[in-house]
Amino acid sequence: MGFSWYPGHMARAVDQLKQSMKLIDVVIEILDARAPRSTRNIELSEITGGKPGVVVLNKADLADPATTRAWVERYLAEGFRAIPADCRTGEGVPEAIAAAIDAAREGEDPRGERRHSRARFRTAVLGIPNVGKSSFINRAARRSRAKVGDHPGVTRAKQWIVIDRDLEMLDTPGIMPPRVRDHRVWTALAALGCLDASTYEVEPLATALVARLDGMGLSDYRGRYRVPEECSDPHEVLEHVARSRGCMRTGGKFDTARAAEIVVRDFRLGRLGRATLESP
Ligand SMILES: Nc1nc2c(ncn2[C@@H]2O[C@H](COP(=O)(O)OP(=O)(O)OP(=O)(O)O)[C@@H](O)[C@H]2O)c(=O)[nH]1
Ligand SMILES: [Mg+2]
Repeated sequence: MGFSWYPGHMARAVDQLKQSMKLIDVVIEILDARAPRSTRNIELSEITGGKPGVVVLNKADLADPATTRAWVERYLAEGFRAIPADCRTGEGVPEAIAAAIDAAREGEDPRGERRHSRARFRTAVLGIPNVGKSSFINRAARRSRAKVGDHPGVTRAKQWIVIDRDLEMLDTPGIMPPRVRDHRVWTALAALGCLDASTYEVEPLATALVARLDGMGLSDYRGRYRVPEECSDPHEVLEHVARSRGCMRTGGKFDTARAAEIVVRDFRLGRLGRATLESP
């Protein structure tokens, strides 16, 4: 049992990636800094095998800075090079590239054979959908080469992009694990916009998100939608959101479905404060 969103293009991407791996010197894995655990597809490490890797905690602009630092330390302690980044501004991208080139050099054949046969290091940028892989590559290339979009499943096929004299990058489609067993992980992925909208319902997602924000003491949303402190039931929270946003159905009932959409959208855009859903 579990939750699944694994369309054909992901299965094809996995096959292609397996074939491309022999060309790759280093892997850059993009995670969402708001939920690094849930946005890590551990099945990807089976494909990449022992390749040297760099972890990028992207969308750090939307995450809690102290928790992001804690995650970086955790990854460093586990032996990964980990770099927070904001691919909207480009912050962290040069550091991530430098770390990738370092890792590639370390992994280089001691006889230097690879460097004789190819001019550039090759890196694959991997991750689940919508975490910012294509945005990272565009920042790295300093121009828009890869298609970017605010929904999952934008990149459909692999694409090589030359970054500079030393580096070439492979953009890949977001790849989900075939099955997600943990409901909390699924909720985090849906809240972050990593899943196709047809795979979840917005109202239960919004109530789960509100409960999660409350559970973590992230109560900025209350001021935004004028939710009284004593209101702790997530369904009632949605009614307050509906009230403050004027979402009414005919007959004077609150349109909580519309309110749920507003909450989820505002969370994704960082309007509910810098909120990280998981600590290390
Ligand atoms: N706030 C913020 N938004 C970002 C950042 N990086 C990417 N985005 C946004 O996230 C959305 C997804 O970006 P993409 O680069 O298309 O993500 P992707 O991982 O290539 O997605 P798929 O190709 O669908 O797997 C876009 O709306 C980007 O503008 C970031 O660091 N901060
Ligand atoms: Mg993409």
